[in-house]
Amino acid sequence: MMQEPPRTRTKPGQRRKFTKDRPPDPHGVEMPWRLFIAIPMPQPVIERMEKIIARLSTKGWPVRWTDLKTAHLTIHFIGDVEASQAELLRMALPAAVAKHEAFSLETGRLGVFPSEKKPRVLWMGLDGENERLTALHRDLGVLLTSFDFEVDARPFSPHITLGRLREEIGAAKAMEIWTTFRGYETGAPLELPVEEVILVRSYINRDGTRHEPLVRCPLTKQVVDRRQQAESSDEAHQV
Ligand code: 2AM
Repeated sequence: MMQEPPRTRTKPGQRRKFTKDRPPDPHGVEMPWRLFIAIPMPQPVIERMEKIIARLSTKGWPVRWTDLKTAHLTIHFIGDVEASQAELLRMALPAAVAKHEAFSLETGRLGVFPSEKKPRVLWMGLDGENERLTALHRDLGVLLTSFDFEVDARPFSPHITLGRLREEIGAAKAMEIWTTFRGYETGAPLELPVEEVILVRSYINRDGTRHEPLVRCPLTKQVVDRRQQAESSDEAHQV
């Protein structure tokens, strides 16, 4: 069973208070930027998520289902950082991502974190070139550490979140969720091409969460290599 990614960095007590009278200005210079690095979801995968959510949301479980407009695969959750640090990361990320080749994942089975007896996150798993995803995660972790960002030391458990439990549930409900998830027929695997990584700023307010992509970083190694190969073979022919 995969472990749930920890949620320890932004503890509730550390969050800035959002008062009724004067909500903080998210553009204020003193406001921290809440960041994460992610892979955007292609439309066919979003449509599959939509189908799964449409079926499961009829069950009446106390689940907050993922807003499909913001569906993503998280590579690193960074949390709150100063605007100046966010800017540095925005400048450095494209070069770090560009060292990687584009690759492909596939949608997989459904599962829960952290355990079948205490489900908190309901997710869709991933198959395919997971080792490339792990390498990307590792390299970006090195970059984040070099910027003094705190990086999750636990093993990376890539997943696409479908929903989160809103409250504690009893053993019978947990069993019902687990059994439904284990037996869920997702259909044939769908391709999830990984061609770019995005640095996202997340705004949380009374109306919900809004995600703003700060920079889109293509995985270009393969493209550059192929072009170089073509150029060098052209040169060889000319000699
Ligand atoms: P997940 O849905 O893939 O689990 C943006 O908040 C994203 O960062 C979330 O979608 C979540 O990814 C991930 N994340 C990981 N740790 C987090 C934390 N401590 N607090 C909030 N989000 C976290």
